[in-house]
Amino acid sequence: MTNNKYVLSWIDEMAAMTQPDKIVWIDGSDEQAEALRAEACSTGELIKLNQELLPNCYLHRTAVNDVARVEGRTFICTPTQEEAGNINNWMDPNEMYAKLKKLYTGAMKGRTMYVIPYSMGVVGSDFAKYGIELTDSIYVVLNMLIMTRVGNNVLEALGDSPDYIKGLHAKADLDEENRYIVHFPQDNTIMSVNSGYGGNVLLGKKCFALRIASYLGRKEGWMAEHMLILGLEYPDGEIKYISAAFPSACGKTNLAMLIPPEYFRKKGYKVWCVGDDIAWLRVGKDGRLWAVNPENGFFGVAPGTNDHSNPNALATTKRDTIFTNVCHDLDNNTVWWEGLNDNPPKNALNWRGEKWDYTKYDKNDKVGTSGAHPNSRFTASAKNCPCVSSEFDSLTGVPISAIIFGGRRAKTAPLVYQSFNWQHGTFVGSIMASETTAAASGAVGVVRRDPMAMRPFVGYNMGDYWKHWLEMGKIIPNAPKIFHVNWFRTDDEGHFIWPGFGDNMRVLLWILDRCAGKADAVETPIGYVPYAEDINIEGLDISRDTIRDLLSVDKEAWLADVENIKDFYKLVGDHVPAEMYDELEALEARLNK
Ligand code: OXD
Ligand code: MN
Repeated sequence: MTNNKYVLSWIDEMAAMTQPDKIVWIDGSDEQAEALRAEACSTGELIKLNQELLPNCYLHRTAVNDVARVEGRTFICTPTQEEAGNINNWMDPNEMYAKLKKLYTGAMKGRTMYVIPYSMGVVGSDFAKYGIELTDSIYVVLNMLIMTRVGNNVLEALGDSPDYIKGLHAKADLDEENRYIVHFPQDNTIMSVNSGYGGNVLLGKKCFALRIASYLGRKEGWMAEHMLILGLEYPDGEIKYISAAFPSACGKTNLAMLIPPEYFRKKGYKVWCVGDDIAWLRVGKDGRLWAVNPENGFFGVAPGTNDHSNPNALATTKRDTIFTNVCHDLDNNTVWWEGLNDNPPKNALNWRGEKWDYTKYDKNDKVGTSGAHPNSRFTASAKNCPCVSSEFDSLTGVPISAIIFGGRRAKTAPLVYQSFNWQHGTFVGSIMASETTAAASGAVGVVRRDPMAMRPFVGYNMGDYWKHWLEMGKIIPNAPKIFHVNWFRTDDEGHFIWPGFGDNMRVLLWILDRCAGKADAVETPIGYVPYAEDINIEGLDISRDTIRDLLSVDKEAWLADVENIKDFYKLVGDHVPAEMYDELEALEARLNK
C-alpha cells in the first residue's frame, strides 16, 4: 500500500461515488492472482482449461454485445473541441464528468473494487509511466497482471508524487447505450463504464499507452505510436531494430514474431520480438531514436493464428494465457478458433457459450456462425514468447533504424517504397490507408484513411499530431529512415500476389540495406522503390517479373488517391500543417509530370 495522499484521496472519492462493498489492493503476488483465478472460476467468470495441455490457461466470455473496441463511444474531453480535433469524439469535460457521475454512482454496490498499481515500461526506467486502475472486474485484474507490470514496487517508485494516470472502470450493466470510454488528457484521467471487453477496459493499453501517452509525448518531446518493434539479427550477430505501424488486424503480431524463411534461417538470420502493438520512442543521447514496448504481454487476435502464420504466437499461448471469446472444445477442454487448423471440434461451445455446429459455418456471417468470435483474443505473457528479445526489459530500449508504415491496398501501394526524407515520411504516414476486400464486405476498394495507424488512438488534434511528427524530425539528429510496405496487392482474380508472413523478411532486408547505404533504388513520384533484382527471392517460387509488378507504381491509381487524400485532409481540418499540403502538391505534380 501507499501513503501517497493524491492516490488515497482519489480512491476515497471514487469509492464514495461507486460504493463498492470492499476495496482490495492488487500486490502483484502469485498467491493473490491464484486466489482471484479460483474465485473467478467459482462464479463462472473464468473457465479453467485442461491444465496438462494448457497449464494455467483460462477461458472467458464477454457479453454478446461487448466484443470489440467502440470507437463511436470513445471520447477525448479536452477543454475545447479544437484541441481534440475533428477525428475524435469530443464533449465538454464538465458535461462529461456530470454524465459519467450518474452512471458510476452506486455502480459497484455489492461488488469489490480492485486497485491495480501498474507501470507502462520497466519500473524505474526513464521511459516508465505509472497508472492506477480501479475496476470491479477480476477479468480485468488478471489481464492487467499479464499486460502490464503490476505490484507494490510501482507504488514505491511513485512515492509521494501526483504524477500518475488515474483510471476508473466499472462494468455497471454492460449497457451499450451508456457505454463510454473517456479520456481527460489535461487531468491524466481515463474513465470507462458499461464494458468488459479488453480494449475498452484494460486501461493501460490503448487508453493510456496511446491516447493519453500521445498527448504527454507531444508535451514532453517524445512519441507514443501504434507500432510493433522487432530486431533482425544477421548471421554475424549484429541486430538492427525496426518499428512498424499497421492498422488493427493487418498482421502486426505476425510481423513482430516472424520466423525467417528456411534459406535465411539456415544462414543464421533471426527475428526477435520487442513488441507487437505499441512503441514509446525517445531521442537518445547518441542522437538516434530509441524505442521501448511499454506493455508486458500480448493481447492478440486469435482467429488466423496458426503454425504457418505465427508459430511463435501460438507457442506463447500454450501456458499462462487467458482466452477471450474463442471456441471451447469440450472433448479435451481446450480452445479452438477459425484458422487454427482444419479440424474444428465436433463437441464444442461457440464464443457465446452455445452448442456449436461447425458444419453450419458461413464465412459471410462469421459473427453468427463461427466457433470463435472474429475478434476473439489471447492475453499472453511476453516472457513466454520463444522469440522474445533479450532487450525486452532494457531500461533504455532499442535504437530504431527504420520506421515502416503499411496498409492493405489491392492496387495502389507497391510492395515497398522509401520516403525521400523525414518530412515526406511524415506525409507518407499521414496518408496511410486500408481498403476493404471483396471477401470482407462486398464493396471492393472502400478506402479508410488511418494515419500512422493512429486514427482511433491520437489523444488530441490529428493535425497537431502530424505537426509533432515534423517537430520530432528536427530534434533527432540521426533519425530512422521511413518506409511504406503493402503485403496485400492482389491479381485480377483478387488473390494476394506476395506470399507474406515469414517471407516479409525479404523486404525488411532491403529496408535495412537502404538504411546502411548498401542498396540502390529507383526514384519514382511516390518515393524510392527497389530494383526488382535487389529483393532476395532465393528459395521462393516467384518470378522477377512478378516482383517487378509488385513494385510498379500506377500513376492513375495514385492520382485518384490524391483526390481522396485531399478530402481526408479537409476532414482533419485547419490544423493540418502547411508542410503536409506542400508534400501533397509536390506528389501530385510529380505524378502529372
Ligand atoms: C487493436 C488492438 O485493435 O491492438 O489495434 O487490439
Ligand atoms: Mn493495436
